Amino acid sequence: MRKFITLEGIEGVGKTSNLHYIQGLLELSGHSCVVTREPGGTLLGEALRELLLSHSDDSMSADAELLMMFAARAEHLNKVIRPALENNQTVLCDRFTEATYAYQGGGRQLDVDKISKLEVWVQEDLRPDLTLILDAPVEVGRARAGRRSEPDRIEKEHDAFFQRVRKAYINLAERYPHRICLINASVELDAVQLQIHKKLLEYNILIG
Ligand code: T5A
Repeated sequence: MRKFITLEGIEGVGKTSNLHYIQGLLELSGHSCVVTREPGGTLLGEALRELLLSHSDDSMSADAELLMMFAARAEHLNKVIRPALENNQTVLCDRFTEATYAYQGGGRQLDVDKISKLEVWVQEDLRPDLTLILDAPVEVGRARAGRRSEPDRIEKEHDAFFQRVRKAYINLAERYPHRICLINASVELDAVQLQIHKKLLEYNILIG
């Protein structure tokens, strides 16, 4: 009963806060879980993450950023995601390709065809079974993330960038409702988790 589940959303909406809650629900329902993240999840991927999110380099070209996301993803798929799925394990991933459509496609306004070609090249026909997008206004995410740490290279972007990212996520959920859904993340954490629980049942990820 392995599944590939991804969690998405703009900065600070609560992905990290909900990851272990989801893992707990999955394990109670009999899934053996591998929890991972993008960019990252492998030695090379974590090194690329460091470069991508580095506080100091704000001159990286959008194409270089896109290609590094997919280089990290190719490694992640080969070394972690595909082996786990082949081993009948459920993969729970903090961000995946929908983040590329949202950030590089929406935020950076790169040609979506380029992303789609890389997606097919790197993933072939593998897509997540379910993507939960935690959705909240940009100012809510900013306020929550701001309480925590110094902004990284991407977090330093202006509000219009994150408005485009959010809109791109909403468009993805409208386009692929059979595998992508929005969760209202503006509300209190337990109300967010109630929605997540319901979606996991609705998409037949949990038993009972
Ligand atoms: N990226 C990634 C791309 O550009 N393209 C790609 O293809 C990929 C894969 C990765 C960055 O890389 C970019 C996107 C990102 O910029 P990341 O590690 O995913 O970065 O980090 P962030 O999105 O920056 O994640 P954050 O840790 O900032 O945000 P989270 O995980 O969404 O938020 P979380 O859980 O840490 O919560 C933030 C604060 O809010 C509180 C929490 O307690 C915490 O203090 N909180 C709530 N408060 C009130 N009510 C709720 N419902 C709350 N939920 C959480």
